[in-house]
Amino acid sequence: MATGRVIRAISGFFDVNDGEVTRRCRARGVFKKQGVTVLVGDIVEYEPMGSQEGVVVSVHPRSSELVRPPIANTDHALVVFSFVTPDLTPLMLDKTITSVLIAGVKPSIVFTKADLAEPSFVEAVSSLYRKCGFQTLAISAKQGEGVEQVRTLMQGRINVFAGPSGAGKSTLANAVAPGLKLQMGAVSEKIGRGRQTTRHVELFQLDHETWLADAPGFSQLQLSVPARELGTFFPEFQKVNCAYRGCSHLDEEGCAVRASVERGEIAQSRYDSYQQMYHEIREREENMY
Ligand SMILES: Nc1nc2c(ncn2[C@@H]2O[C@H](COP(=O)(O)OP(=O)(O)OP(=O)(O)O)[C@@H](O)[C@H]2O)c(=O)[nH]1
Ligand SMILES: [Mg+2]
Ligand SMILES: [Zn+2]
Repeated sequence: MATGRVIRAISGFFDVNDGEVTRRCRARGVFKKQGVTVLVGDIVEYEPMGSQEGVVVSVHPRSSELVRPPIANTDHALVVFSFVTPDLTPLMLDKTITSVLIAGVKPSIVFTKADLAEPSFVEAVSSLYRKCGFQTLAISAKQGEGVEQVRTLMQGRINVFAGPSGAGKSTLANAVAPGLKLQMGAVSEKIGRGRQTTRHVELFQLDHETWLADAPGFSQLQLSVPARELGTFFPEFQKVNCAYRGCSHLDEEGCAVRASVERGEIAQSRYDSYQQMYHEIREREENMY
Protein backbone atom coordinates (compact mmCIF):
# COMPACT_ATOMS: atom_id res chain seq x y z
CA MET A 1 0.00 0.00 0.00
CA ALA A 2 1.20 3.52 -0.76
CA THR A 3 0.12 7.11 -0.03
CA GLY A 4 -0.17 9.88 -2.59
CA ARG A 5 -2.00 13.02 -3.61
CA VAL A 6 -4.61 13.18 -6.36
CA ILE A 7 -3.43 15.81 -8.84
CA ARG A 8 -5.93 15.24 -11.66
CA ALA A 9 -9.30 13.58 -12.15
CA ILE A 10 -10.32 12.69 -15.67
CA SER A 11 -13.28 10.54 -16.72
CA GLY A 12 -13.20 8.10 -13.85
CA PHE A 13 -9.43 7.99 -13.45
CA PHE A 14 -7.32 9.67 -10.80
CA ASP A 15 -3.70 10.61 -11.27
CA VAL A 16 -1.99 10.04 -7.95
CA ASN A 17 1.43 11.48 -7.23
CA ASP A 18 3.62 10.03 -4.49
CA GLY A 19 6.22 12.81 -4.62
CA GLU A 20 8.10 11.22 -7.49
CA VAL A 21 5.91 9.11 -9.70
CA THR A 22 2.38 9.78 -10.97
CA ARG A 23 0.16 6.75 -11.47
CA ARG A 24 -3.17 6.55 -13.24
CA CYS A 25 -5.55 4.97 -10.76
CA ARG A 26 -9.14 3.94 -10.69
CA ALA A 27 -11.19 4.00 -7.50
CA ARG A 28 -12.14 0.80 -5.75
CA GLY A 29 -15.59 -0.38 -6.82
CA VAL A 30 -17.23 0.00 -3.41
CA PHE A 31 -16.61 3.77 -3.37
CA LYS A 32 -19.64 4.48 -5.50
CA LYS A 33 -21.89 2.34 -3.34
CA GLN A 34 -20.68 4.07 -0.18
CA GLY A 35 -21.05 7.51 -1.72
CA VAL A 36 -17.31 8.20 -1.30
CA THR A 37 -16.01 10.72 -3.78
CA VAL A 38 -12.40 11.28 -4.69
CA LEU A 39 -11.39 14.88 -5.30
CA VAL A 40 -8.30 16.50 -6.71
CA GLY A 41 -6.20 17.37 -3.68
CA ASP A 42 -7.20 14.27 -1.75
CA ILE A 43 -4.55 12.27 0.05
CA VAL A 44 -5.29 8.65 -0.74
CA GLU A 45 -4.09 5.15 -0.01
CA TYR A 46 -3.64 3.11 -3.13
CA GLU A 47 -2.53 -0.31 -4.26
CA PRO A 48 0.12 0.04 -6.98
CA MET A 49 -0.37 -2.14 -10.06
CA GLY A 50 2.56 -2.51 -12.42
CA SER A 51 4.74 0.57 -12.80
CA GLN A 52 2.16 3.15 -13.88
CA GLU A 53 -1.23 2.17 -12.52
CA GLY A 54 -3.03 1.53 -9.29
CA VAL A 55 -6.28 1.33 -7.37
CA VAL A 56 -7.35 3.92 -4.81
CA VAL A 57 -8.59 2.10 -1.73
CA SER A 58 -9.22 4.86 0.80
CA VAL A 59 -9.36 8.64 1.15
CA HIS A 60 -7.83 10.50 4.11
CA PRO A 61 -10.03 12.96 6.03
CA ARG A 62 -10.00 16.40 4.38
CA SER A 63 -8.83 19.62 5.99
CA SER A 64 -11.08 21.55 3.58
CA GLU A 65 -13.41 20.89 0.70
CA LEU A 66 -14.50 23.36 -1.97
CA VAL A 67 -17.39 22.59 -4.30
CA ARG A 68 -16.53 25.22 -6.91
CA PRO A 69 -13.93 24.49 -7.98
CA PRO A 70 -14.08 20.92 -6.68
CA ILE A 71 -10.90 20.43 -4.67
CA ALA A 72 -9.85 19.10 -1.29
CA ASN A 73 -7.21 20.16 1.22
CA THR A 74 -6.36 23.59 -0.16
CA ASP A 75 -5.55 26.25 2.40
CA HIS A 76 -5.61 29.30 0.15
CA ALA A 77 -8.00 30.30 -2.62
CA LEU A 78 -6.94 33.06 -4.97
CA VAL A 79 -10.23 34.57 -6.07
CA VAL A 80 -9.42 35.75 -9.58
CA PHE A 81 -11.69 38.32 -11.26
CA SER A 82 -10.93 40.69 -14.13
CA PHE A 83 -11.74 44.39 -13.95
CA VAL A 84 -13.01 44.20 -17.55
CA THR A 85 -13.52 41.58 -20.29
CA PRO A 86 -15.39 40.01 -18.68
CA ASP A 87 -16.63 42.95 -16.62
CA LEU A 88 -16.45 42.69 -12.87
CA THR A 89 -19.74 41.51 -11.34
CA PRO A 90 -19.68 42.37 -7.62
CA LEU A 91 -22.37 39.82 -6.73
CA MET A 92 -20.45 36.91 -8.25
CA LEU A 93 -17.21 38.13 -6.68
CA ASP A 94 -18.82 38.43 -3.25
CA LYS A 95 -20.43 35.03 -3.60
CA THR A 96 -17.14 33.43 -4.52
CA ILE A 97 -15.33 35.03 -1.58
CA THR A 98 -18.14 33.93 0.76
CA SER A 99 -18.14 30.35 -0.53
CA VAL A 100 -14.40 30.14 0.12
CA LEU A 101 -14.86 31.45 3.67
CA ILE A 102 -17.70 29.00 4.31
CA ALA A 103 -15.36 26.15 3.31
CA GLY A 104 -12.89 27.37 5.92
CA VAL A 105 -10.32 28.34 3.30
CA LYS A 106 -8.48 31.65 3.36
CA PRO A 107 -9.30 33.87 0.36
CA SER A 108 -7.09 36.45 -1.30
CA ILE A 109 -8.46 38.55 -4.13
CA VAL A 110 -6.54 39.00 -7.36
CA PHE A 111 -8.02 41.50 -9.81
CA THR A 112 -6.63 40.98 -13.30
CA LYS A 113 -6.33 42.97 -16.53
CA ALA A 114 -5.45 46.22 -14.76
CA ASP A 115 -3.84 47.24 -18.07
CA LEU A 116 -7.32 47.43 -19.66
CA ALA A 117 -9.10 49.33 -16.87
CA GLU A 118 -9.32 52.97 -15.78
CA PRO A 119 -6.78 53.61 -12.99
CA SER A 120 -9.48 55.27 -10.88
CA PHE A 121 -11.66 52.13 -11.16
CA VAL A 122 -8.71 49.89 -10.27
CA GLU A 123 -8.04 51.98 -7.18
CA ALA A 124 -11.69 52.24 -6.08
CA VAL A 125 -12.37 48.50 -6.35
CA SER A 126 -9.08 47.47 -4.73
CA SER A 127 -9.53 49.81 -1.81
CA LEU A 128 -13.14 48.70 -1.27
CA TYR A 129 -12.04 45.08 -0.76
CA ARG A 130 -8.94 46.01 1.21
CA LYS A 131 -11.16 47.93 3.63
CA CYS A 132 -13.24 44.80 4.16
CA GLY A 133 -10.05 43.18 5.43
CA PHE A 134 -9.13 41.06 2.40
CA GLN A 135 -5.66 40.67 1.00
CA THR A 136 -6.13 42.32 -2.40
CA LEU A 137 -3.91 42.65 -5.47
CA ALA A 138 -4.52 44.41 -8.79
CA ILE A 139 -2.32 42.91 -11.46
CA SER A 140 -1.67 42.62 -15.16
CA ALA A 141 -0.34 39.23 -16.14
CA LYS A 142 0.11 40.56 -19.68
CA GLN A 143 2.54 43.22 -18.53
CA GLY A 144 3.99 41.15 -15.71
CA GLU A 145 2.74 43.62 -13.11
CA GLY A 146 2.00 42.16 -9.69
CA VAL A 147 2.98 38.64 -10.70
CA GLU A 148 5.84 38.55 -8.22
CA GLN A 149 3.44 39.54 -5.42
CA VAL A 150 1.09 36.72 -6.38
CA ARG A 151 4.01 34.30 -6.25
CA THR A 152 4.89 35.54 -2.76
CA LEU A 153 1.27 35.13 -1.60
CA MET A 154 1.24 31.53 -2.80
CA GLN A 155 4.51 30.50 -1.19
CA GLY A 156 4.29 27.51 1.13
CA ARG A 157 0.59 26.93 0.59
CA ILE A 158 -1.77 24.70 -1.36
CA ASN A 159 -3.41 27.27 -3.62
CA VAL A 160 -6.38 27.12 -5.93
CA PHE A 161 -7.60 29.66 -8.48
CA ALA A 162 -11.33 30.38 -8.28
CA GLY A 163 -13.21 32.70 -10.60
CA PRO A 164 -15.20 33.06 -13.80
CA SER A 165 -14.14 31.84 -17.21
CA GLY A 166 -11.96 34.34 -19.02
CA ALA A 167 -10.76 36.12 -15.87
CA GLY A 168 -7.19 35.12 -16.64
CA LYS A 169 -6.55 32.28 -14.19
CA SER A 170 -4.49 30.15 -16.56
CA THR A 171 -2.68 33.22 -17.87
CA LEU A 172 -1.73 34.11 -14.32
CA ALA A 173 -0.68 30.52 -13.56
CA ASN A 174 1.59 30.60 -16.60
CA ALA A 175 3.05 33.96 -15.54
CA VAL A 176 3.71 32.67 -12.02
CA ALA A 177 5.16 29.37 -13.26
CA PRO A 178 6.13 29.59 -16.93
CA GLY A 179 6.95 25.87 -17.06
CA LEU A 180 3.26 24.94 -16.81
CA LYS A 181 2.36 25.95 -20.37
CA LEU A 182 -1.38 25.89 -19.70
CA GLN A 183 -3.81 26.58 -22.48
CA MET A 184 -5.35 30.07 -22.48
CA GLY A 185 -8.42 31.24 -24.33
CA ALA A 186 -9.90 34.37 -25.81
CA VAL A 187 -12.93 36.10 -24.34
CA SER A 188 -15.88 36.06 -26.72
CA GLU A 189 -16.67 39.58 -27.89
CA LYS A 190 -20.25 38.67 -28.54
CA ILE A 191 -21.17 37.35 -25.13
CA GLY A 192 -18.40 39.08 -23.17
CA ARG A 193 -17.53 35.85 -21.40
CA GLY A 194 -14.72 33.35 -21.43
CA ARG A 195 -15.14 30.05 -23.22
CA GLN A 196 -14.16 27.59 -20.54
CA THR A 197 -10.73 26.92 -21.92
CA THR A 198 -9.62 25.02 -18.82
CA ARG A 199 -11.61 21.79 -18.56
CA HIS A 200 -10.26 20.07 -15.45
CA VAL A 201 -8.97 20.90 -12.04
CA GLU A 202 -5.27 20.14 -12.01
CA LEU A 203 -2.79 20.47 -9.21
CA PHE A 204 0.82 21.41 -9.92
CA GLN A 205 3.73 21.36 -7.52
CA LEU A 206 5.73 24.59 -7.77
CA ASP A 207 8.33 23.74 -5.15
CA HIS A 208 8.57 21.27 -2.28
CA GLU A 209 6.01 23.16 -0.18
CA THR A 210 3.94 25.09 -2.74
CA TRP A 211 1.10 23.77 -4.90
CA LEU A 212 -1.19 25.48 -7.36
CA ALA A 213 -4.45 24.22 -8.81
CA ASP A 214 -5.75 25.76 -12.00
CA ALA A 215 -9.45 25.13 -12.49
CA PRO A 216 -12.27 25.74 -14.95
CA GLY A 217 -14.15 29.01 -14.54
CA PHE A 218 -17.68 28.95 -13.16
CA SER A 219 -20.62 31.32 -13.30
CA GLN A 220 -22.96 29.79 -10.75
CA LEU A 221 -22.59 29.07 -7.11
CA GLN A 222 -24.82 27.77 -4.32
CA LEU A 223 -23.90 28.78 -0.82
CA SER A 224 -24.14 25.96 1.71
CA VAL A 225 -24.88 27.98 4.81
CA PRO A 226 -28.11 28.83 6.67
CA ALA A 227 -29.31 32.36 5.81
CA ARG A 228 -29.08 33.34 9.48
CA GLU A 229 -25.35 32.66 9.50
CA LEU A 230 -24.52 34.40 6.24
CA GLY A 231 -23.54 37.66 7.95
CA THR A 232 -20.77 35.93 9.90
CA PHE A 233 -18.93 35.46 6.59
CA PHE A 234 -18.80 39.21 5.93
CA PRO A 235 -15.74 40.31 7.94
CA GLU A 236 -16.70 43.99 7.78
CA PHE A 237 -20.13 43.18 9.32
CA GLN A 238 -18.38 41.42 12.19
CA LYS A 239 -16.33 44.53 12.93
CA VAL A 240 -19.39 46.68 13.68
CA ASN A 241 -20.69 44.20 16.28
CA CYS A 242 -24.41 44.26 15.66
CA ALA A 243 -25.80 43.70 19.15
CA TYR A 244 -28.85 41.75 18.03
CA ARG A 245 -28.43 38.02 18.39
CA GLY A 246 -29.47 36.36 15.17
CA CYS A 247 -29.98 39.71 13.44
CA SER A 248 -30.58 39.23 9.73
CA HIS A 249 -29.26 42.79 9.14
CA LEU A 250 -32.20 43.32 6.80
CA ASP A 251 -34.97 45.18 8.60
CA GLU A 252 -34.38 44.95 12.35
CA GLU A 253 -34.75 48.24 14.19
CA GLY A 254 -31.37 49.56 15.39
CA CYS A 255 -29.25 47.12 13.33
CA ALA A 256 -25.63 48.30 13.51
CA VAL A 257 -24.77 46.84 10.11
CA ARG A 258 -27.47 48.85 8.35
CA ALA A 259 -26.48 51.99 10.23
CA SER A 260 -22.92 51.46 9.07
CA VAL A 261 -24.08 51.07 5.46
CA GLU A 262 -26.05 54.30 5.77
CA ARG A 263 -22.99 56.14 7.10
CA GLY A 264 -21.09 54.87 4.05
CA GLU A 265 -18.64 52.78 6.07
CA ILE A 266 -19.77 49.38 4.87
CA ALA A 267 -19.86 49.42 1.06
CA GLN A 268 -23.34 49.54 -0.43
CA SER A 269 -22.34 47.00 -3.10
CA ARG A 270 -21.27 44.48 -0.46
CA TYR A 271 -24.54 45.00 1.41
CA ASP A 272 -26.50 44.59 -1.83
CA SER A 273 -24.69 41.29 -2.46
CA TYR A 274 -25.47 40.21 1.09
CA GLN A 275 -29.19 40.89 0.63
CA GLN A 276 -29.27 39.08 -2.69
CA MET A 277 -27.46 36.03 -1.30
CA TYR A 278 -29.65 36.03 1.81
CA HIS A 279 -32.82 35.92 -0.28
CA GLU A 280 -31.44 33.22 -2.56
CA ILE A 281 -30.62 31.03 0.44
CA ARG A 282 -34.00 31.72 2.08
CA GLU A 283 -35.81 30.71 -1.06
CA ARG A 284 -33.93 27.41 -1.14
CA GLU A 285 -34.56 26.85 2.57
CA GLU A 286 -38.28 27.40 2.11
CA ASN A 287 -38.42 24.97 -0.79
CA MET A 288 -36.79 22.28 1.31
CA TYR A 289 -39.83 21.75 3.51
N1 LIG B 1 -5.04 42.57 -21.37
C1 LIG B 1 -4.93 41.49 -20.59
N2 LIG B 1 -5.46 40.33 -20.98
C2 LIG B 1 -5.34 39.26 -20.16
C3 LIG B 1 -4.69 39.35 -18.90
N3 LIG B 1 -4.75 38.12 -18.32
C4 LIG B 1 -5.41 37.33 -19.17
N4 LIG B 1 -5.77 37.99 -20.29
C5 LIG B 1 -6.50 37.45 -21.45
O1 LIG B 1 -7.77 36.95 -21.03
C6 LIG B 1 -8.15 35.83 -21.83
C7 LIG B 1 -8.60 34.68 -20.96
O2 LIG B 1 -7.50 34.21 -20.21
P1 LIG B 1 -7.43 32.75 -19.57
O3 LIG B 1 -6.18 32.72 -18.77
O4 LIG B 1 -7.62 31.69 -20.56
O5 LIG B 1 -8.69 32.78 -18.60
P2 LIG B 1 -9.18 31.65 -17.57
O6 LIG B 1 -9.62 32.36 -16.34
O7 LIG B 1 -8.14 30.62 -17.40
O8 LIG B 1 -10.47 31.05 -18.29
P3 LIG B 1 -11.10 29.55 -18.18
O9 LIG B 1 -10.01 28.56 -18.34
O10 LIG B 1 -12.09 29.50 -19.30
O11 LIG B 1 -11.77 29.48 -16.84
C8 LIG B 1 -6.93 35.52 -22.72
O12 LIG B 1 -7.18 36.06 -24.00
C9 LIG B 1 -5.79 36.24 -22.04
O13 LIG B 1 -4.79 36.64 -22.93
C10 LIG B 1 -4.13 40.62 -18.52
O14 LIG B 1 -3.55 40.81 -17.45
N5 LIG B 1 -4.30 41.65 -19.39
MG1 LIG C 1 -8.11 28.60 -17.71
ZN1 LIG D 1 -27.92 43.61 12.35
